[in-house]
Amino acid sequence: MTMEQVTDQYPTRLATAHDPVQRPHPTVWGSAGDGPFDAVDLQAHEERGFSILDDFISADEVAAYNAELTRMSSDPALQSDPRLITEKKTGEVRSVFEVQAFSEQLAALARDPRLLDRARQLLGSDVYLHQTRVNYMPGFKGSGFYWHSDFETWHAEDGMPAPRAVSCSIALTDNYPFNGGLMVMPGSHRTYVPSVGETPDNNHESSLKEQEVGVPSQAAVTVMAERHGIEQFTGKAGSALWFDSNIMHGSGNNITPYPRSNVFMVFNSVENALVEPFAAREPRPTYIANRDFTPLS
Ligand code: 6CS
Ligand code: FE
Repeated sequence: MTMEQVTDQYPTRLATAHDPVQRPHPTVWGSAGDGPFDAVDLQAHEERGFSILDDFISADEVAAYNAELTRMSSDPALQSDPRLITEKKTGEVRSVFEVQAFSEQLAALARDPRLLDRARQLLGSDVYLHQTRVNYMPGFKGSGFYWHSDFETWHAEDGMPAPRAVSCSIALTDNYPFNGGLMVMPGSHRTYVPSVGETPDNNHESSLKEQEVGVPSQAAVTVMAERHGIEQFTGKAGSALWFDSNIMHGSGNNITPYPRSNVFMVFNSVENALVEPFAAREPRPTYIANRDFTPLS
């Protein structure tokens, strides 16, 4: 599929402000018979743009994945790898991308039926991994993520045509209201908020530390917060948050002693494969935006 064949229904990063776009695409593409979510679950996901599953993985799995996180963050070979992102201020490990390249266990998790069946049901097709990452959000020094829509970035910088992608964020530590828990605006996924400003080359070298380009204006955040409210994902380690690629979300800094670590697996429909970026000169590296669209099995 080339740019000519893909009309840009989600204009973004223009020189001047563009009105918000009402999403022409559905949120849920599959149906109740296709997987573990029942009709009530799917209706709620369509309306709210996210679903919370308690006890999604076991305590043993949580312990095993945390050991992987510790191993990766202290692996000497990873310290100079571009997939390891450090905190701007303190140099602490902030994120590791493409975790399946460093951990067999996390690679297997991406193929686990508990994830694959749900991703396929929500996206109504076979799926592949668009992106995986671990956010460490360390105690005392973890900095947050300003309000944003993932899809705005994936559309502008990775060439994702439509918001037919879903993130599964699994808590590997207890997510409290006070240690940087993810905030979402329920229902905001149905409005696409174009952002203003050209994308700098290699924007990801700074945006993964602190995103400045591609974030909504304070006026837009205010309107969205008034209209949708703000809810916070809290839950014990092992719980999961499934959220739509276009939901407005963000998290605050973590000044408590309690880390808020989670692993994200982002699934994209094989029918929504990346094309050329819609608002950047070069596509981002494949460790941030995978370009092997082979369906996961
Ligand atoms: O640019 C990205 O792909 C990443 N940035 C944020 C703030 N969330 C989604 C993703 O991890
Ligand atoms: Fe995000």
